[in-house]
Amino acid sequence: DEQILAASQKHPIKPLDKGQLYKYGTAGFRMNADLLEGVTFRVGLLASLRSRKLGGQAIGVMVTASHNPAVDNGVKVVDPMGEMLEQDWEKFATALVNAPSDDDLVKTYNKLATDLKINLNIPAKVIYGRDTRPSGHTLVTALAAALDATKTEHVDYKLLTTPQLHYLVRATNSEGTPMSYGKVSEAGYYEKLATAFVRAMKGKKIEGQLVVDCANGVGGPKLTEFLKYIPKDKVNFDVKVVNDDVLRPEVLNLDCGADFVKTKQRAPPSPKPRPGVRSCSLDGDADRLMYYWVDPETGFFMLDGDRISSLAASFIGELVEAANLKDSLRIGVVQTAYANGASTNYITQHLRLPVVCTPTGVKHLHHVAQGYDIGVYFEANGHGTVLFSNDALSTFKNTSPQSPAQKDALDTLSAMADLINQTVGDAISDMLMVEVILAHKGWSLRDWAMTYTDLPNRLVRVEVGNKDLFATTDAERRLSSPEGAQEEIDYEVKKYKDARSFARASGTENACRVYAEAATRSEANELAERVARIIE
Ligand code: 16G
Ligand code: ZN
Repeated sequence: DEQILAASQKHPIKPLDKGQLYKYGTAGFRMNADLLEGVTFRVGLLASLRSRKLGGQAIGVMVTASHNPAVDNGVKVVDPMGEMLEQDWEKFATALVNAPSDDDLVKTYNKLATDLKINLNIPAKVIYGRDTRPSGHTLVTALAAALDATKTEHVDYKLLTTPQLHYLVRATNSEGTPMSYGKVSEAGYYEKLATAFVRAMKGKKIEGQLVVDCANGVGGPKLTEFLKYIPKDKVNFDVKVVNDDVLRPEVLNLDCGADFVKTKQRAPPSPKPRPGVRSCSLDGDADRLMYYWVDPETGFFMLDGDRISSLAASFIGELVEAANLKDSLRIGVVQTAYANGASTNYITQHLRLPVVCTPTGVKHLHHVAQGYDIGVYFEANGHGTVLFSNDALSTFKNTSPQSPAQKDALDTLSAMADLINQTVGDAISDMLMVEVILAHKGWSLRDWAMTYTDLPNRLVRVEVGNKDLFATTDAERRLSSPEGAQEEIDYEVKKYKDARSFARASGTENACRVYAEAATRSEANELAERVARIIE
């Protein structure tokens, strides 16, 4: 107790304005970095408790604010299999961080240990990494102080993408077991991906150059490092890494990156886009991915998370069929309400795969995707992955093929399962997946874009007095309060053809978001504005 008290005094918590509380939200704690030193110290205490609660398994802590401006930072906790912190524990994190004094902090810590029946004398382990934000140094120092004060073994992996930390957590906890996820090192991550990439490519040729915008974040140096692991004689992958300046912190996510591309619906202005060139953008911690090209005739065209999801579902569906496993493996696709209706139609009607809608936030999608043998999930913003169950993995391995085509499909499926990050959405791994699929199908981005036509849509942010008044049901597609609001929305939606609209409180900002889609662009705009007026 003395040690925690003394250490906490060196990393004090800053009180927030007028009775506001810190909250462990969809992305952990995320805000201006100046507020985060004490927060990160306290998250260290939580991670240590969590490790002891789970018998000393390694817990991860990632310090990043993803696509936010460079002055922000954030801290979030990763569970032993590389998943997001169990939801029940978010409130314990919130309780620790909001303890008003150092004394109260120690009391809260001890009370949690008692209530949760945690033995504080057993070993604990925490591993951590950070993105390129300069504030990361101070924050991991505070984190390490909490881990020392609680006698928690810890490993500092320094600069990492978020998905790399998730990989390392799972690799650490599965080391030496039959379910080993890979070598416990950053190099192990690259080796696993490179080997799987070569296996999945099966000698297919990748057309032309791929330009990768790294948002001037940690993805830049990590992608460059990864590329060294690809054997040139096996796969000729011509990648041009751009926006990879991590020495000037102020350019992080500035006019580039996946979030810029998705929200501004255009290519990063720099470097000047070359017409027709296949391009993609990662976000600041490399867990989101957007593909796009600038067409000499029709202009900018973006392939977002919905497109990546339907591409993955289509390819994997075909492989499962070719492997003769259609009747033994259940494939499902998980989306949120933001998924374009045209993508949902394409997946259900053309690919004939089931689609489930969940509330926004990776943890919800991930959880539902785990219910399938092969669960494909992506948010429209480009975060997502494909999960393979243990059953699926052993089926790929143990099925004896009756034909060369079946063997081919089984091999490719098994390579895809190694290539695709099983812990969380991973922009580098997802990018390799897309490249494999395009090479197999012999598709350009234009061919990919032709699979269906998006419904025109519009997203607006609405300032509201108190966003907490807005509650939703039906995976955020309907408002349950304020009373009467949903009826008014329904009334407006009915006036348009092929229209859909919903409003929800943002989980990351003090505002509401309204989404609308309709048969034409002007109708989608008009509907969005009408619904915005209802909830204003
Ligand atoms: C967070 C979520 C992201 C979601 C976004 C929505 C995680 C790791 N991140 O960034 O998945 O799309 O919030 O933000 O879950 P909003 O609630 O402000 O619309
Ligand atoms: Zn991110």
